[in-house]
Amino acid sequence: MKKNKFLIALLFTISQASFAMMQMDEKGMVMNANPHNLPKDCPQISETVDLTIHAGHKYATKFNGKMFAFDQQQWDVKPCAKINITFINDDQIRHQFMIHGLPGYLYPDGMLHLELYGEGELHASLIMPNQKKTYLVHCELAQHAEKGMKSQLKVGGGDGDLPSISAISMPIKADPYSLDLSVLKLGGIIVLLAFTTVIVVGRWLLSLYFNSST
Ligand SMILES: [Cu+2]
Repeated sequence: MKKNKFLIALLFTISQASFAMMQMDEKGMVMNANPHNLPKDCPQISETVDLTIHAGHKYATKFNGKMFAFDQQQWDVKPCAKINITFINDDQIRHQFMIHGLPGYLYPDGMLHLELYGEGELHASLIMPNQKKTYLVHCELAQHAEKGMKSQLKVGGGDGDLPSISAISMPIKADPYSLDLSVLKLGGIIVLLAFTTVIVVGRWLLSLYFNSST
């Protein structure tokens, strides 16, 4: 009996702990916000940065072929900075703000995740580790990152640019929109050969016909 009570108490504590990492209502969700716990390598918070980040279709119109974007493609903060994020979705559809690559002992799956199911606003804080690194920020809904909703958060200047950040870096593999002229050349040669064959065979058949009739 005592064992059962202990198990129930343990499960209750675990569920409360996981619930504390996630806030959810009818408008959106915040998962793994961390306003208080310092990363192991940070003696203290170096600076507090208030970032307002917009997501929406209108921020992508300046990029050819893109459909969605954040209003900025890059942010830069100091190592051990505390970032207070205000995430605003200007569209009527779902968008996410996800940061990957954070230390797993503070952020389960190394991730901070904000999501709005439509137009609205969310708030969350996090504290960055004490190392120069470039973090991927994107919306993970199907095709949203590919269509432009992908940015980078640099800590201490970062450790390089990530690929396919609009107006910052080239994709690893570009979309194959270019015309393959080699196909056209091969096609042209085939058409020319066929045309020549028809003329030569036609003339031969005509000469046979006229020779036989005289
Ligand atoms: Cu999105």
